[in-house]
Amino acid sequence: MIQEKERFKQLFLTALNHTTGKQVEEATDQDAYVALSTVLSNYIQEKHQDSVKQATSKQVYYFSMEFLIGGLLQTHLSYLTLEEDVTEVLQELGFSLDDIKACEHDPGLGNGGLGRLAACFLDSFASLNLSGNGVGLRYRYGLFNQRLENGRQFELPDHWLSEGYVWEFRKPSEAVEVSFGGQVESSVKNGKLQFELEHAEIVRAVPYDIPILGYQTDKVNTLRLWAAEPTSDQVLEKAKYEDFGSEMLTYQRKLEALTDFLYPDDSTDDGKILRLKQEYFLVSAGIQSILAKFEKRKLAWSNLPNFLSFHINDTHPAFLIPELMRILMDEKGLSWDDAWEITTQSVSYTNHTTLQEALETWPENWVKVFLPRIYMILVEMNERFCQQMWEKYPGEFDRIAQLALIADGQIKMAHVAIVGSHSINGVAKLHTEILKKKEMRLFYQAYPDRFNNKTNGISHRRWLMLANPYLTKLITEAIGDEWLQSPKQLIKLLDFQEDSIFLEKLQQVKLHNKQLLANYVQKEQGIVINPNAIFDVQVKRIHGYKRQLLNILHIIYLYRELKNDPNKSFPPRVFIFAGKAAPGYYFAKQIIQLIDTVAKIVNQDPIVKEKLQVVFLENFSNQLAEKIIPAADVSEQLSTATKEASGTGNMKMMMNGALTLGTMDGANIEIFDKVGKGNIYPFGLSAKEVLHFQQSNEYVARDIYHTDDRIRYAVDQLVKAEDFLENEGLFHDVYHALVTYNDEYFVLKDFADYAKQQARISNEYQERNKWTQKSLINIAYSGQFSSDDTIASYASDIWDLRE
Ligand code: 26Q
Repeated sequence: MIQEKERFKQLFLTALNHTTGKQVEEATDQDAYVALSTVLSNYIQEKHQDSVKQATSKQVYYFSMEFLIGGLLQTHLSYLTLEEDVTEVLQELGFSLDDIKACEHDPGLGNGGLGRLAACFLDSFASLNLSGNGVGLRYRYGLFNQRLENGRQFELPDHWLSEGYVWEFRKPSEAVEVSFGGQVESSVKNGKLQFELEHAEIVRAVPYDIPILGYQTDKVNTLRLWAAEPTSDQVLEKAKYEDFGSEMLTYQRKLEALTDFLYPDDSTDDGKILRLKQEYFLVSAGIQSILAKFEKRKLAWSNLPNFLSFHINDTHPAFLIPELMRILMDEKGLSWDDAWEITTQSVSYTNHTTLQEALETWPENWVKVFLPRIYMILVEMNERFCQQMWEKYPGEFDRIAQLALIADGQIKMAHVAIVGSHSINGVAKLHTEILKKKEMRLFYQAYPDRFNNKTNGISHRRWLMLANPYLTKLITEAIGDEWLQSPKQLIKLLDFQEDSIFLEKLQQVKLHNKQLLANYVQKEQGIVINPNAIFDVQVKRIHGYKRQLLNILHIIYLYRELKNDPNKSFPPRVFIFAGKAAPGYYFAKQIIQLIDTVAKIVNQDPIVKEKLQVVFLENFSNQLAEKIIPAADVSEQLSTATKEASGTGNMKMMMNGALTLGTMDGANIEIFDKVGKGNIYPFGLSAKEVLHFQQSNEYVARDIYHTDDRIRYAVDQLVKAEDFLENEGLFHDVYHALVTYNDEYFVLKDFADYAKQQARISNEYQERNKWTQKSLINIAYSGQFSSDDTIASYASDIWDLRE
């Protein structure tokens, strides 16, 4: 058994020798990383096989274009309860486990919240002993690596596979073929109309399986990532006619290129045909391999929804619906009606956005050319659906035009997803209400029973137990370790509200985490930050609606205050930012540059730097989040109300004892409802008010600019630049977005209220005991946001999935 120390040592040394050819004396940390992970990986693989054999009940397949699973070494050691022994053995051999862990590459196979949510869900499935598997793509390059030069973002390729990836298992024997293009030929066989695709281009899809462990369970699920390759026939065929030379390599590269990179969340980007192909490649490969396994059980097709559920993470995998229809009809001979029943009963869909520009559509012409049979099925779906709606709403042309799946030459993927599934959920209460009452109102009227809410959650194991070991230890000393299995037990921490010794310890833990982050900042950026300052954190994708601009304008205002009155009573603050801008999103890149410009000025100013510091940490990732979040005192969640579907960073910081400074948007509202108004700093327009101003044109940003001199000062710096002289002219567009183009995101409108709450924070932070009490209350209620709970609700309400 790997659990025995001596046995483990032998396995490690053998693996070291096999993977690197080295003896222990010559081995580097990277070598040790590979050896250690290989030992674990082999062991997990055996557990995986056992677990798969035992799983006979229903299986859920969570289809997602993104999975941000983060590092696995630490997770595996912890979930297998091996950490202590392994640390000791490695020490005996002259290694430090921390140094070895630092060698792990974080697979950045996602953009942000949606991809990380998928990873937290996988963690919860396995830890709850549920059969839930991920289906995704094995991008050769993850989301770009971000570098800043003079505040400008540069994107570098993320070649995460360069050292190999120990946790995956290539399964060439389970490869399938995915077809693109070609012509659909129809014929009549046995009196039935049959469709077949001819002259298609065929791409081979090879699965790579990553076993997903549960916390102290025997369950091991699978994250299956698909990679594109040429079929061996194609390689041979080419080789016959051409030199085994450059042309064939080009051809091979063309096919492999399909899964070369992850598309950034960037609605302005052109040239997205490859993305369309990626989406189909994912669902076609995924569904084919799942159905092949199902067929081996020799059950009737009508039984499928009792054994399989397919969940689509936003509309990105929505071609799953016509693809499943295609296979059931064209390959398995089912009628449209039977196939339709099976499809709608087995598919469910989560919506993650109401931003109009983020709702996916595909040009009909592209789909017609690249997925001709899928196109035919979509057209038929549309016709049947419109016909049904016509019967339900006779004469209502307008309504039906708005509901249609295809209109103005575009295929509306959200409509496809709603019509082709039995459940549509939003990701926080407000978001679901907006879907029902506004964005998807007509669909809600047509299918009220399909809509439901599932507020997002986070893995308390990753975001507390693993990311914050000191807090974990303190909590466990106080309330025992049951909370690891049942996170709602964190509520027991409320008993310690008046325990001054406990509060003191809690403060020490936070200080310690802040010191660790300060060390990192110093190492990375050469900036010495003060761990006794308030760590005020805004880390997430850079986007207009997330309003990093509100934060930085307020910093500009604070800067002036402190310059004017250096002796002002003001508890020191460190503002910490991190996040990537989509490569084509000019405004977001400007915001990064603005933050960097302000940071340079503030940090160098001898008058204010003791009280005010600003850092932008490069290349935000899972790994970096795990360093920053445990150290946060203040969690900035500033989205314009209605715009952030849920947010999950808000939950992660709450769970680590930060207090939320946030709008009444997304899951912030639910955090507010849990902790109560004394333990959170809410501000800004409500969703209702935002909708009102959007519809009424009553909001005039320029008026606010003229009446509030704090705002005018801060906004003027963007162009007049009294203190930021060197960069005159750089931020004209930001200025105009606010003043000339009437501030789409209500930054100026919410400024006063935001500044007021910030001042409240400065005051209340100084009452250290009270602040720590509030922090404790936040931790106590955060168990309600564990993804275990979220997954349990999906399992019972949507998938009918049991242990
Ligand atoms: C679409 C088409 C082409 C290229 C890229 C995309 C694309 C990729 C990623 C569109 C959207 C995304 C990601 C969206 C996302 O992360 N949404 C967030 O989901 C979280 C989990 O539900 C929520 O908490 C956040 O509020 C939401 O913004």
